[in-house]
Amino acid sequence: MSKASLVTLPGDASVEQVVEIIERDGGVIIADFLTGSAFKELKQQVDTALDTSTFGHENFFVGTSTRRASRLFARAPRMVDVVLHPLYLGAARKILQKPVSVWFGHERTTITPQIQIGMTQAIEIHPGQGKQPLHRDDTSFLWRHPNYAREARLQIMLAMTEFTQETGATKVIPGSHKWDDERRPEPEETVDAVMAVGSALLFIGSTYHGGGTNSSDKPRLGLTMGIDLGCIRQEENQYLSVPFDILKGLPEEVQRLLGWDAGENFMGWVEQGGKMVSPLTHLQSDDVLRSLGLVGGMR
Ligand SMILES: O=C(O)CCC(=O)C(=O)O
Ligand SMILES: [Fe+2]
Repeated sequence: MSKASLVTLPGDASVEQVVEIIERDGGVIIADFLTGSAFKELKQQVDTALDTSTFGHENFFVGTSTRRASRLFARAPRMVDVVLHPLYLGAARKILQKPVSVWFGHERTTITPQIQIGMTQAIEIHPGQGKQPLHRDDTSFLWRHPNYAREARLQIMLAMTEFTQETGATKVIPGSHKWDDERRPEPEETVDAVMAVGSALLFIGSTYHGGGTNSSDKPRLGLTMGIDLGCIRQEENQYLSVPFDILKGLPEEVQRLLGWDAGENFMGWVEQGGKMVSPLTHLQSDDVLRSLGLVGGMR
């Protein structure tokens, strides 16, 4: 039986094409996802963040020859280009924001869930690092499979250096997003997400994958981020990761994506003058933040 493979689409593909392949295969590669000065600057910003990271503390999952740097919206202004990329954000919206119908008394109402950034991480696998166990990233949410109603996450892995079998490209099992929770992932079922610098793998949280073995003589750097359903807890706590002075300088859409949004299902509201308001209203109110001692002396 031949193995399923990963499709690579050109950077000018449509959101519909991207979504169709992700829903069929569990993932897709987008060539030339980020190029030019945006890519160069992001790479510099990520390299600077990584400079303060040491190797991982255990070799089962995080890797003792792997450096990781998170809190990337606090440290890399060019992350905005990644999260607002029309193919990533567009596909995340189409895949995750599936409306649900609920009753409020006799009123039938449709609610569309919010989405949010759930984690960010630069992952630098050094020579000699063995492969990571195959896993599903939606394990953080204890997601059960198959879930015919909805997916919880659309993950990105952006190649900041070349991804080949030798350098430790992410290993993926196409089609595994449809498996139940009893089926065990086997290494022979994986394919390598081979990518040129600047290309990106988009895959859903239920797709089995894992970092590869780096048998080359140079580090492999990938930048990963999860866009998740807004009604589940963030894996990496963005409220604590992005300081207010940086948060306030980000575009409003990114503030919302970092979790500063309430949506139609009242998630994350804050009381203000007896009203349940969106945290964004709170963020935009310096008085409130000052009274909490969070922006002393700002502006
Ligand atoms: O580094 C990689 O290629 C994959 C890493 C990964 O899947 C993880 O740490 O959850
Ligand atoms: Fe993972």
